[in-house]
Amino acid sequence: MSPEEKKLFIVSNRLPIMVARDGDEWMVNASSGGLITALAPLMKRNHGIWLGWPGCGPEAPVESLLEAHSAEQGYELRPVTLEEEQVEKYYRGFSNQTIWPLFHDLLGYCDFNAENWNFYNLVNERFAASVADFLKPDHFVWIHDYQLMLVAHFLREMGIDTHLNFFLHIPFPSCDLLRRLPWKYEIIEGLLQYDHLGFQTAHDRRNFVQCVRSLIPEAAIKGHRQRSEIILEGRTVKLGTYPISIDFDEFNSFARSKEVADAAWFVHENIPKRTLLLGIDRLDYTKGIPERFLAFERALEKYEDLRKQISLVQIAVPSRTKVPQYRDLKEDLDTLAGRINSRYSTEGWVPIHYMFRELNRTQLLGYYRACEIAFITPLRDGMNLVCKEYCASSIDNNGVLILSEFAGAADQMAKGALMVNPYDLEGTADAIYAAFIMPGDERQKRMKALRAEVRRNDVQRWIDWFLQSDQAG
Ligand code: ADQ
Repeated sequence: MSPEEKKLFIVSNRLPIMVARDGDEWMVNASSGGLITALAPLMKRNHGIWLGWPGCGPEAPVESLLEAHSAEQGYELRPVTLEEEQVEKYYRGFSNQTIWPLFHDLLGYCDFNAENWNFYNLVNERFAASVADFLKPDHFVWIHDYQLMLVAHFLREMGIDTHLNFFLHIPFPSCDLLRRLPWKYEIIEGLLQYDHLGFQTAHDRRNFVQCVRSLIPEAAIKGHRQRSEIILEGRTVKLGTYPISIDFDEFNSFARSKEVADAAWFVHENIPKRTLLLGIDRLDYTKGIPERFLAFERALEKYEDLRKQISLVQIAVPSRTKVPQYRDLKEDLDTLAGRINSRYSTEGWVPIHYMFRELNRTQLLGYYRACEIAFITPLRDGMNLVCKEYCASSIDNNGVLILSEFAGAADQMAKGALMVNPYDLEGTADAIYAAFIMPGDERQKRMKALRAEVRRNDVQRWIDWFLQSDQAG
């Protein structure tokens, strides 16, 4: 039976919906996001199961709420409810203050806390128990991301030998970095309990292989260009590279709509007669927003003809606001933007416009269409979907993409984008100027190449690659 013929059983930290209290009533709100948009049609077609945290504790009448919602969606939603202490220590603690910074090469942000590690184990075991409750022989189990690296380990402990698939959405660190983690053996050995591991880039997959080579010398490693295999204790684990993407056609056609054209017009109407440089991110220290502001300041310092001609529009959606480092970042950005704006603003021109808010789809595409340059400079990123969304929305082929070489997307986008090292303020400032003065025919050539790349390797291709590689011998 091919994976497509099986029932898809997706497991992720969060469900594609959130259950929240509104006064006395409980509500189910749909979440959005690339993974949900990509997987929902497939889930509907084969009536799959999606298991995850619904965003609430055990006090909510979650089973009945989800039952009604599942019937509407055409696939089953199954909750793993978590107590506040579990959310604090497993999710905000170990997942977001240990694994997230470590895997993004930001060792200085890591908190190595044994209690958080214990909770990470406990919650992974709970997820495994829930998987076991619903698991049937015709399921294709696909577990997602860094919050759930130990689910396979706990399923194996329960004696379950089902074929298990995993995809890591964030980077995998070098061995030198992973070695700092007190629980490195548990993480590597836990991941090796899956049968098929997917990474965003070949670099991530190679890092994983190096870690196995160094920490588990008895493992045999077979390398192929696109895939590797690790053989340990009679089991074979397949490793593959599957760069995630977006629904190109959806962005491409919605970007042509009148409502998006109006939203784009509104952006330029508010900031008239300027070239607009756009940053859009979750508010996260891995996204390199302070460095981006500093590089922009350096460009204004170095290239006087940019002054009054260009503005940076930064829109950051607040995330993980209960983690202290994320709160500090917001304050740092306020100070930095205030300083740069007070240094350069003149009558009728403000260098940095920034907002902390979530945009709806029309507004998001409005910004993509209105801004002549996308300025996407994460310090490290698993993939980065914003740069792909920008290209898919650049329907007149006129946008310029400035992209960090440390985004996973760099592998695919380097030919058309201006690539920068976000730590190199000088080089990044030069790239801003190069984008500003780039002739129309070069913009067109580069953007056409970028759009062709995103169109060819869209999210459906990502799903197909993963499912078909799982089947391949
Ligand atoms: P993220 O770190 O969330 O994802 P990214 O891939 O850029 O990063 O996705 C962000 C999404 O949020 C995009 O779809 C974007 O449109 C949306 N978004 C950002 N700011 C917004 C705003 N202000 N208003 C509305 N929408 C906004 C993780 C990894 C990435 C990897 C993805 C998918 O960190 O590296 O690409 O998963 O695997």
